[in-house]
Amino acid sequence: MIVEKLQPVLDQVLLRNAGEPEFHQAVREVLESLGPVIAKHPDYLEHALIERICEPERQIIFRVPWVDDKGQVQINRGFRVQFNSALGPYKGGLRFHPSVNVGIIKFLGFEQTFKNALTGMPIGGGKGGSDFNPRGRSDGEIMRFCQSFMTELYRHLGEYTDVPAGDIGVGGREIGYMFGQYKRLTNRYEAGVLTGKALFYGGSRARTEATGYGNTYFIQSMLATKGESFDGKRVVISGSGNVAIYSVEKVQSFGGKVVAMSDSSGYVVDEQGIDLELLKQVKEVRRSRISDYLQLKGSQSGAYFVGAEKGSIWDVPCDVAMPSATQNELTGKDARALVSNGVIAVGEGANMPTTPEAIGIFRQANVMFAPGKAANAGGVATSALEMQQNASRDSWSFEQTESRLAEIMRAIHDNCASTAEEFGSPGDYVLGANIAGFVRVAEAMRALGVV
Ligand code: NDP
Ligand code: 2IT
Repeated sequence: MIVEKLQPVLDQVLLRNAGEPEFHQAVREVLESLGPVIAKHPDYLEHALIERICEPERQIIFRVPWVDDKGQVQINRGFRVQFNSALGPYKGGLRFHPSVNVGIIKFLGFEQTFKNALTGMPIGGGKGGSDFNPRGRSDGEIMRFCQSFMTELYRHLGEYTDVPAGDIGVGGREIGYMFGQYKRLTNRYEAGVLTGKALFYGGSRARTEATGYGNTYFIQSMLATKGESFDGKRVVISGSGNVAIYSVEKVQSFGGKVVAMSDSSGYVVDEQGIDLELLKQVKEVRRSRISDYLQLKGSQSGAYFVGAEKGSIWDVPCDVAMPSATQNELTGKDARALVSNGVIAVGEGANMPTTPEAIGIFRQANVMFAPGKAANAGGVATSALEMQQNASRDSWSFEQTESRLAEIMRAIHDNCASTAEEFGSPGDYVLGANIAGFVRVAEAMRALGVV
């Protein structure tokens, strides 16, 4: 429920951003959490502060023409939504996926603003990407697309202005091509303009691992509040990309057993526990589909594949669920299946993967629930550590970087938990994350005046 005083703010957002359901969903969830903070501090209603938080500072949409391997000209659309710079330069990933549109980029930029605030680091919020589909494209096509994309985007970026990174469909290879083109266009070796770079040209150790590791650390802290741990737990992780792979790695190191993973074609179940080396071989070396895991594992292994049209990965019984693919992938039906199979904790590796109905079901069943803007903040936090290393022309060890990440995740967990308690809903990490993130952004915006 949204408090009466914020209803007009939401109404205005719905009206001005017609046809953008994901953006509506993200704004509604945050505004619904703000009731208790508005009751305590009605001054947050002044100077249209909340209206300004819901309106991106700048939205850039551009044409991306490129030539495919057959010599055909292809046209895609590029986006960058610079959402909020009260706390620092705009910061957030680039997504290359055919589903990308301005509403999706806006929801991601809005979430990113609060996520980045929760990290405690000096980064504002932004997000970008393209409806380009990298699936099946050659390395040459990926490079030409990235170069054309950056040929327009570069004028809006800068280490003090806007610092993109990866997201769905954008990893180390794409960041490399984009950095190369940025460097060429600007004639500057401005390492801090992009994060997620490879180690040999200014990247940070542990950035590749950071989102998956971070979500696992967050869930570990959440489990610990109930005297629980990952040890011996059955875990299901959706997706099989960057976030999912490094969640598997960390969960296993904490003694958990990951029994299922997926991609958009379906899911694999391996009751022996996912073999991490095979997984990396399939996804990182071959850039192949999760179903190919079975080929490497062998037909005698007992592992099996279920097509996406035949069922949901969330039907696989588990103690801990880590949705790490995409928005709204875990529905009310999935939540009911998870609850009836005895799930005790859910941590969002992806951005907004759980529908509002599903969150309601978890809340009612007392399932511990870690929202993405808190639980997956380890990626962007480590991006901020990469910016720090670039600014000081330094390079930290893996241990040092990972221990900073672990510390940051613990701090985010504790901040969300104590904020939820302070505002009368102990254990409600959604409320805690939304209020704690909001307050940091709002205080900075107030100090900076009406801009
Ligand atoms: P990757 O591109 O590495 O992997 C994405 C995975 O999700 C793939 O397995 C992909 O399957 C699956 N997926 C994507 N879209 C869909 C869809 N529409 N339906 C079903 N499955 C889908 O991306 P990341 O691992 O980097 O990102 C995963 C999620 O984590 C995203 O929500 C992203 O916003 C979020 N995130 C990422 C961070 C990072 O640092 N990379 C940081 C914080 C959050 P397929 O190959 O079949 O498309
Ligand atoms: O959603 C996210 O936080 C990311 N895709 C990572 C952003 C970043 O700037 O590292």
